Amino acid sequence: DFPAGYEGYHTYAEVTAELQKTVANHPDLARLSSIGKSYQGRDLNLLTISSGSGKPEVLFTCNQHAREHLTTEMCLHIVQRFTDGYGTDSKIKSMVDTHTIYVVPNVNPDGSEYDISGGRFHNWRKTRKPVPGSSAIGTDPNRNWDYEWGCCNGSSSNPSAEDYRGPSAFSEPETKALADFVDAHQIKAHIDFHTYSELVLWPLGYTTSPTGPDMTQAQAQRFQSIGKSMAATNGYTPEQSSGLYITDGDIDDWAWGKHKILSFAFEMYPTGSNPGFYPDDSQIVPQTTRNDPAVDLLIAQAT
Ligand code: 0X9
Ligand code: ZN
Repeated sequence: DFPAGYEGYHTYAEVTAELQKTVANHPDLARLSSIGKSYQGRDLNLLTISSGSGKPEVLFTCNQHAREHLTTEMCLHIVQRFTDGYGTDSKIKSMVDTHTIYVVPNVNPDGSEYDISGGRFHNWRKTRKPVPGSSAIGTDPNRNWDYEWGCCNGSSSNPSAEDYRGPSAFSEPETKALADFVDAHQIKAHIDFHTYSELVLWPLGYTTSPTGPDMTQAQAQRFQSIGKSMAATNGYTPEQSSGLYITDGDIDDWAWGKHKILSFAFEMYPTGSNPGFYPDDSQIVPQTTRNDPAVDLLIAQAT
């Protein structure tokens, strides 16, 4: 469980219960399914919000990184806002009526449950699958995606490293399941939530060049323009993700490179290492609500 001062955060079981409650309260609007199972056998919950078929699809993913618990709350907040708000807020209603919204609150539930095991934090980042031929545990899911995987010194081949890319692309059942889901849908826009640093990031991550074989200048400019507009609403700093540091095998490069999904990574509150990954639960409401206009802006881009 979460330690004292953090009880407002949702454990995996509490997230699942919350999603079940959402479906019970909004049976015509919300559907709960599983896109697959984690290494330890947890269902990878998917909450679909839709009032009809054939609409542009938008995806929100959270908790690739185990200790980034505020992101799970961000996904839950999105679920609550677009379901509870449907009947009372005409802007919410029109966004929902014109889109299908997919939310995956826990991409790495084994990791986040491990991070809070024993009622204390373990500063855990990766998955919990043992690395074959090594005593190390866990792969960085956000280096495990099959686009320019391991290409560019933006990940590690050392199983003990925090940014270990895994023995092969999609070696982790969690990233594979999410990729299979995306492959089977027509998603137009996506945000992958992380903490921390208060940044709006866009591809490419594997190179400092804004353009590449799969990114024209016009496309790069569109990312920059939307990224800056979103950042103007939440006060984050907008930049191409490689401006932070080079990553290869991250979800955003894959989503864009393979599917031309308008895919962003948000690094949420705070800006620095205190409180870093562990802001107390008084920050959940202000820091998730803070991203409402940016989320709306992204949804509006999916046409
Ligand atoms: O390293 C990551 O995966 C993300 N940061 S975190 O501190 N949450 O681990 C950033 C990924 C964004 N991509 C690039 N920086 N290229
Ligand atoms: Zn992260």
